[in-house]
Amino acid sequence: MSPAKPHIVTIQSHILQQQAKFPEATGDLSWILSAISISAKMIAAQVRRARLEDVLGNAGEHNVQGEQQQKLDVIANDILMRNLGGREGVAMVASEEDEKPVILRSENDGNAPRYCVMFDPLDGSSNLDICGSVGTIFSILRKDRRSSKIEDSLLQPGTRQVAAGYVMYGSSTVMVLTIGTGVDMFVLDPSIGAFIRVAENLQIPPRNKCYSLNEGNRLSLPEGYQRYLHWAQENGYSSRYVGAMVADVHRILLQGGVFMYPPTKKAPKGKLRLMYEANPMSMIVEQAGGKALAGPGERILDVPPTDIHQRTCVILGSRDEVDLVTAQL
Ligand code: FBP
Repeated sequence: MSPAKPHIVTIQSHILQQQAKFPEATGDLSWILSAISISAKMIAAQVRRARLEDVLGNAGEHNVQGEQQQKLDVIANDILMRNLGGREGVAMVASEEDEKPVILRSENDGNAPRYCVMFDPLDGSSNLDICGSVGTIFSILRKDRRSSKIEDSLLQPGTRQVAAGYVMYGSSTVMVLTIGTGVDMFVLDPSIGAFIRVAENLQIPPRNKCYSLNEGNRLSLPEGYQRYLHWAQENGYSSRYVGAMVADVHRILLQGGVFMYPPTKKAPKGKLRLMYEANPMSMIVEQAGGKALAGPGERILDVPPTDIHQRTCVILGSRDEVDLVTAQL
């Protein structure tokens, strides 16, 4: 008789299993995570049909970063805003696509919304036209009751995140999540429309001779990074770069290696955004046993935020590989 197949764990049952471990839990966080997983399914459907529905190309507007907005950036943003907007536990949301955070609820409304959610609705959207992998990245913080100005609740260091994750819309739709107790991975089964848990407590391999950065910027990188690239190429390293942070970090989560977006002449403070790109990815990487730095000895999760759209340099991945980069800086 064939061995019994392991029972299926959907993301909903996984979230409720985790919630049961915290007797004081109110369920608000679980509701927020379910809003993100339903949004992921809706965005996945849009991305998969993009060419058929003519929702590729730019929306004709620029976002707060001065970047050309893709039609799907706007669609994904609306989907997340709508679904998170329906969750009582969400006080405020902030998105890469919107200059200002959106305050949804406050104490004056008679309830006590406890969480803030920040997200990049469609990371790597410049990959859409070539059907390359794109993603959604999210970070969840507790509303900081000490802040007089409700917006200031968002400006908490990455160490204060209660949950973080990403969804990758690639050959499969994959969701990777942490609530601070390890990293778990789910894959969307389109035949039943549910995210199924496929891995628990993921650990990044400590070593893998593979680096990931835009080498087109090589000559505008600080000397230390050029020195590292020279050393790596002399020592048999391979290079992989999709140009969508979600896809590049996902590869490193599973296979090891190091991902970097260093300072460049064009972006001397780095290109990636601290609050809804670097912080959530750093929580995932650290929870999986890796390392995430903004520079030698500078842990990304400790960077004090001053603006919700501030940028940071990023070196993250396998512990030993990150150390080998900073050794050259
Ligand atoms: P957005 O697409 O959300 O603006 O993200 C920025 C991003 O596309 C990252 O996903 C990626 O790692 C990086 O920029 C690629 O930058 P570059 O094209 O300069 O290599």
